[in-house]
Amino acid sequence: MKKTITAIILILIMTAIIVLINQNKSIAPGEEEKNDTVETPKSEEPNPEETANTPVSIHGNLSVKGTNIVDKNGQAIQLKGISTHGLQWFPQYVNKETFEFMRDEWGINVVRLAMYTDPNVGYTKEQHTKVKEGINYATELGLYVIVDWHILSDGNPNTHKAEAIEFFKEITTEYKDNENIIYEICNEPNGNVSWEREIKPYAQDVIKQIREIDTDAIIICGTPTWSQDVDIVAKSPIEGYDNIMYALHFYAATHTDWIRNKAKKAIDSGLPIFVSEFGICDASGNGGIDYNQSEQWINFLNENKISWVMWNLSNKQETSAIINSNCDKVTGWTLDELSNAGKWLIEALKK
Ligand code: IDC
Repeated sequence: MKKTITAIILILIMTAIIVLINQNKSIAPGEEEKNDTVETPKSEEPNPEETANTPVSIHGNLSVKGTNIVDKNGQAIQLKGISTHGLQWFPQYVNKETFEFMRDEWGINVVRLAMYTDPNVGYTKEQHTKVKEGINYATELGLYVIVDWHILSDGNPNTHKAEAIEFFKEITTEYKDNENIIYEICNEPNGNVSWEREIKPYAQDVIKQIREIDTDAIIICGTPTWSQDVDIVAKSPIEGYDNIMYALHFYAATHTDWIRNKAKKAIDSGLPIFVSEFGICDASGNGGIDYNQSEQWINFLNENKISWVMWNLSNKQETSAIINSNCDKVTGWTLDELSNAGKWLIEALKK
């Protein structure tokens, strides 16, 4: 019995000594104590430093209330940013450093990814991958992102409706849980197409597909005459869904008071408008800048808290491109490397 008690006491004393030695174990300079229970962050997880205080971390899920976009706290928010040029022509600007610079230095909170849908001007299914790259960079950086089904020369949205439905099924399946995604389902219907006959039925079918998978993201619907006739749409908007907005596009040197009046009419009748594309030059994307009209437009948009996205992020030799054509940089531009449109944009973002 006595022996057993002595043995237990000895074991206890030895255990205590081992614990004390371990606690005081010193770590050699430069050597880190290894702790097997701490997991190293997975590389695909966004770096917390990158996502702190980003537009999306602050504002979260967006929705449409009245004619405005509101954030997760119900506060009205205006999205402001830039659209890519056709992704098939200027893919080099879809990268993280480009978006990050524009977010941090200029204060954009949204980018638009313009995927032209006409095979005759370069649409291929491979472009979907480029769109996804863009969505992923925007997501890592906490930026909102507009996925733009950029019909243009294919003026009737029904021409490629089957492809549109397939495309949005693919994108919604992958990104339905994203807080930052916005779908623009037909850039600019044009030609012999009307709201009632062609565009609205197209929109109803594509929206139905999107809502089967993504139940709440904002959807921007194109409007007749290159997305100008919001007043016509206001008389007969799409019913049965939340968070639907309508595109108003203008080029300030071509579209002046008469388009602003259409916009006023639409807002007065409660239609939520999104300026998902505009330029300060003429409608060709080229020609002179009309600074006076541009000023009137930007004031109108800001007064009405209408979100806006400028055309275009490229160095193409045309007035609407924001980077000088002799500059090949895709990030870190100095003021001298920006075109007049680019200089105007960074000032407009400060207002
Ligand atoms: C323009 C580009 C130009 C290109 C042309 C045809 O700036 O480089 O050659 O498209 O693809 C729009 C369209 C937009 C146009 C822009 C300027 O949505 O694709 O880009 N614009 O014409 N609607 C009104 C003007």
